[in-house]
Amino acid sequence: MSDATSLAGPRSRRAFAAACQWIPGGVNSPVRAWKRLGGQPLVIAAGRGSRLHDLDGRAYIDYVLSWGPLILGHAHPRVVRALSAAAERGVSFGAPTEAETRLASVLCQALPSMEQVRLVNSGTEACMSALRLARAATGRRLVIKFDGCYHGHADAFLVAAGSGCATLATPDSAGVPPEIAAYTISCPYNDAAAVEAVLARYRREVAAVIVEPVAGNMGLVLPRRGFLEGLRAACTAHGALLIFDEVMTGFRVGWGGWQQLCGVRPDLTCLGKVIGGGLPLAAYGGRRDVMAHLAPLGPCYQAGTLSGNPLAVAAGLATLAVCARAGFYQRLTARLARLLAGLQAAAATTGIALQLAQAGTMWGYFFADAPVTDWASAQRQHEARWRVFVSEMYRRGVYLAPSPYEAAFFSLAHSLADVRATCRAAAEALAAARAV
Ligand code: KE4
Repeated sequence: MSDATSLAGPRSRRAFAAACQWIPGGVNSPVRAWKRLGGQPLVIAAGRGSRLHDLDGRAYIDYVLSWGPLILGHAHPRVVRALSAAAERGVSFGAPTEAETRLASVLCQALPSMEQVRLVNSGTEACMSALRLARAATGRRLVIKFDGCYHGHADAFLVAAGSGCATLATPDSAGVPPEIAAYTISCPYNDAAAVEAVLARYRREVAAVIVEPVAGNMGLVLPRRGFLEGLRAACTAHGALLIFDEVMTGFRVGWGGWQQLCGVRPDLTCLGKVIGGGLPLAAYGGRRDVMAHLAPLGPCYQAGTLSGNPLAVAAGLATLAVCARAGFYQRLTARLARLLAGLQAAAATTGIALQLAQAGTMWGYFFADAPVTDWASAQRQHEARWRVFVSEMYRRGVYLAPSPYEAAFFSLAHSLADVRATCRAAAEALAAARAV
């Protein structure tokens, strides 16, 4: 049976062996280890446009795009120029800069629910800080999240978590004291009634409900009609804050994130990935009265040596300047739709059940007979077919996430020729998967 064990070339193998000597598992983030796929990861030499290049000189059409940030593709000239110019002025000051204000202004004008915003260094930090702020603003302790959703690796969120936790089948991490995990309640995604029941039971104890408005860490799962609206109403009724974790969807599904498309106004929003253009930058923001609890204005503490780092801010501003161009998301979304139509046609020809989903410039697929709506149904996908499909796509020069619990992404650099090449590869890879 086709598998990924022979994909890495000799130089990748040597490099990964060296990595394993000094870095746990050879990776700085577990999902990169290919544990679910098998084999060892490719070690990357460079990225250019829509392509990744591994140490053995092989090129791949990249649909991981650093897990979402690279909406312009790799090494976009405008981003590289902005980084070079910023570096020439000094890489960090630990003091206010005008560029941070410009980025904060762009983010708040794009997402009007964010009246103020704080820049941080990772999505984990953004979500962790947003939860602490919600607890400070409400004086309450409990938080509700959703099975299969992932909000970074802060203790409070390593309960029924998606992404790398799901990939490694460790949705509840070691090292998180039960007393801490006890403050987190996880409900099924797309089940607003379950949240209402929890809020009614723990009346006045729930500080926040945090949700990925489009779930991208159990594969791509779209919100059912009424789900987010139900969360909004329940939070308002019970005095809990609604936090939209748009680290993945922010400036990925559209300029104003999913909240602009669905019309639901959260109290706090977390952003990341695209807003840093591939550099370590994230943000959290929301209602001015809530943000006023943050030090130095209020008693809720959050800090960071490199928060608002000039290089990361420069890369973010350059990226968002391109995204802000008229028709940017419409063109990218339409081109991605052509990819999904081609994949659907290939699946139909092959006679294999493939569930495809798209949200703006992100997409997902499940080898399942019925649409996937939550963590339980995501786990029912035909994983052996997924493994063969992905292995065969790598073999044909297409780079997909090495986990069945991730979303896929698209970029300005992906051409129609890339779309056609991907569909050709998929036709053969699906035929191989069909045989499982
Ligand atoms: P980071 O701390 O990894 O920057 O962001 C955490 C995070 C928060 N919220 C959402 C919705 C996210 O998707 C993420 C991180 N996403 C994963 C991939 N699905 C990061 C990849 C990794 O862990 O290596």
